[in-house]
Amino acid sequence: MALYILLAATAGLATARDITFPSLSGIQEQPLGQQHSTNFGSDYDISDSPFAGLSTFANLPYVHCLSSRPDSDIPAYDIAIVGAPFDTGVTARPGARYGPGGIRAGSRRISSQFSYSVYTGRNYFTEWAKVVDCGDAPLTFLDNTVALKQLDKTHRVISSRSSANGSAFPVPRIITLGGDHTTTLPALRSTFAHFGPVSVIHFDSHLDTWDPSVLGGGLSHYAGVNHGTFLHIAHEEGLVLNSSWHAGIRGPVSNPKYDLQHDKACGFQIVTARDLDRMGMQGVIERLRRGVKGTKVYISVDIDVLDPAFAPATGTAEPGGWTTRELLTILDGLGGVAVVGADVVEVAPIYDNPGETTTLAAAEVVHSLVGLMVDTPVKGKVTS
Ligand SMILES: [Mn+2]
Repeated sequence: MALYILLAATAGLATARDITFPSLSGIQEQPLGQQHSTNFGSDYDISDSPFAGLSTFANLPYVHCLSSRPDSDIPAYDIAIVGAPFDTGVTARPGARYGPGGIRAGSRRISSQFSYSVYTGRNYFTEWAKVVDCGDAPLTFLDNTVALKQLDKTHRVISSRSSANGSAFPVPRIITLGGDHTTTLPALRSTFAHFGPVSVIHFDSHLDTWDPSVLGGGLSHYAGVNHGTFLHIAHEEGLVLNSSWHAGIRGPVSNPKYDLQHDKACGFQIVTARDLDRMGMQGVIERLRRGVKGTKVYISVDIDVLDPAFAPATGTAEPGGWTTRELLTILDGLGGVAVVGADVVEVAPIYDNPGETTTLAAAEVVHSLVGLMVDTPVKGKVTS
C-alpha cells in the first residue's frame, strides 16, 4: 500500500520542475547573487560569492585608496566607503571603533547583483557610479587630536583621486562608517574643500551642537572636541549653512533656553522624534526637502536616531525613537537632494544582539545613502 502511494505521488510529480541538488556536499552549485549557472567544472567561477573572502561593505570591490602610489595605479571610483574606527570622543558607552567592521558584517547579505529595490525597481550599484570600499582610516586611539588629523588626511586623499566618471562628476564622494560622531567633523572639512559650505541633515536623538565649554566640562580645549560638540565646531569653522536640520531629536538638554538658542545660532532647525506622529513621514520628508532646497547637503546618521528596540548597539541610546522602516522611508524620500557626503556613526557592535539588529539596520542605511548619491550626481567642484 505504501509503495502504491509512493508510486502514485512520483507519477503525479512527473511534470513538475526538476530540482537539482548539489553534487558535492557543502558546496553551492550557484552561490547567491551569481547570475550565471555553470557546472562544477574547471571553468567554474568562484571569484564572486557573498559570505566568502574578506568582508567589504555590500561585497563591493576593495580599493587601496590610501596607497601612496599614483592615481594611475589605483582603480578609479565615484563613491567611496571608508571606515573611521574611532571612539575616544564619546560621553557614554565606548565601542564604536568596531563600527566599521560591524556595519560591513551587517551588509554581507547585500550584493551589487542582487539589489533591485521592490519599491523603485532600481539597482543603484549597477547604474553609472563605481562604488568601492576603501577599508579603514588608520586612526590612533591614544590621541584624539592626532586621530582627527589622520582622518582629515584620509578624506583629503580619497576625495582627491580621479573619479571613474571624471569629466561629468570630477569629485568622488565619501560615505564614512563611524566611529563615534566626532568623525563627522573631518568629513565636513572635506566636503567644504570640494563643494563649499553644506546644509547638514543630521539624524540623531541628540543635538550635537553643544558648546565645548559646557559638554567638555570646561576641562581643556582637548576635552571640548567630542561627539556632542562637533557640529558647534563645524559651525565655528564655517563648514555648515544655516539651512541645516536635526531629525529625530528626543534626548534631554541641560539648559533648554541656552542649548536650544545656541543650536539655532549654529544654523539648525529641529524635527523631533514625535513630530513624526503629527506630520507623518511625508510631512517630515517635505520639511527636510524644503529646508535644504538649492543647497549642497551632507547627511549624517547617528544610529541612535532609531529606537533602542531597533538599534541597541550604540553609545548613548535614547528610548522613544523611530523604527528602521520609518528612517529608511524618510531617507529614500530625499531623492533629488544634492548629497555631497554622508555617514552612519555610533554603531558599537558589542552591545548588539545575536540577530545583529543594529548592524543590519546600519548597513541598510548606508545602502540608502549610496542610492541618494547615485540618484543625484553632483557636479561642481568649487573653484576659488
Ligand atoms: Mn550624535
